[in-house]
Amino acid sequence: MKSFVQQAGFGDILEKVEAGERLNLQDGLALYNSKEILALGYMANLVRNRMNGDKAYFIYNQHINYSNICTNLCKFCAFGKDKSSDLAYEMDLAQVKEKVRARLDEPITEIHMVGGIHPDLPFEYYLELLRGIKEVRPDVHIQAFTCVEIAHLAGLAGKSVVETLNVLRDAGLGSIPGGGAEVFSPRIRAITCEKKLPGDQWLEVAKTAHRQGLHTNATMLYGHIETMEERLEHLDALRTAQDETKGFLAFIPLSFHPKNTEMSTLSRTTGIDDLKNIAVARLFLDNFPHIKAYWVMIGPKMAQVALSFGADDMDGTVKEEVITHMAGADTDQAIGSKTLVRLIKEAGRVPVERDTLYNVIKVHD
Ligand code: V47
Repeated sequence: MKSFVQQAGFGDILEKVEAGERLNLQDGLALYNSKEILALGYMANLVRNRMNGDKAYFIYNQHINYSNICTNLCKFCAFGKDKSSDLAYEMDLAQVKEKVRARLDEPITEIHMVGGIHPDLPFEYYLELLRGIKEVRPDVHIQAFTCVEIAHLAGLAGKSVVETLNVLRDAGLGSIPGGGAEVFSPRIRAITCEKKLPGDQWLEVAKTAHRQGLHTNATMLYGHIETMEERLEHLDALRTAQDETKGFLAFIPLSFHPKNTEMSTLSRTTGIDDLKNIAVARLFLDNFPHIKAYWVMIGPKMAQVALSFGADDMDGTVKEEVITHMAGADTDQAIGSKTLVRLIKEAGRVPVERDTLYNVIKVHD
């Protein structure tokens, strides 16, 4: 096995991987530029097994997208709409509570809630969303508002990010999802999402949250116009931030879906690129405890294979995914826990149902 990885030209990298040494940008570039997907997977799997053993995590969760009205209107996004659009929507508190109430008979432990950058909803609306969800489902963990939204909410509240996070936490915020990171490169942001919070500020919000004891996730939107160097710079910035604060729980590579976006002439990512992003992330982000294979974006079958290429988490049941489906995803909008368990078992892993903070709820062996 080892000689096969050496023949693929990864001898030096394999030595580092086996010794638990940190990979540098050149190593990362060599991995991205290689066609030796099995050798890459072998190394990522070594690290995955060292960090997470046989476990493959999943969660019972529900997604709620309270509004798609957005002033950023990023070119890669089919979800965000101008307020004047026929497709624009916004839920009031009663509608959000009803969404939560409708699933009270399911063992959901996490509500994942994000929306656009709304031009005129007041800060109180967001607090009421959190409080309202907790009223209906007191034990649920609310993972809500990307770092981009948090920065916007701080502006609305007229408070510092620290103060804003504290108020949100008092209202029920449990942790922060990884969206809005896209690719940190100013070049990419200028072309695809010029109005969005810059990458360095996204990182600042995340690190501020970590220092307040709030965990966050991180993502990277790949497969559009970014270079391999830009992907690695993104990963490197995340790794450096994590060295400082240790507050990131999981990294989730997000495969670009072009349909209904302003970048719709681009193609969907390939399976090889999907696996490469999982594997390179596992190898490069040596201080991230978890790498998610988000089945909504890469499909349940590819996510299953990704469990042997560095991923240790399938995300969850999701229920009513909207953002990727607006951009042409052909996966279901939800998946049953039984299906997740079967996918994980057939991949030779032990399905572990978790809560948001990776506490074990049930081992399905
Ligand atoms: O912030 C937008 C991205 C994100 C498209 O933290 C697109 O555990 C692909 O962040 N094609 C939302 N991606 C999803 C997200 C997420 C999902 C699951 C788990 C977690 C977590 C986070 O999706 C957005 C944006 O970065 N996105 N448009 C698109 N056309």
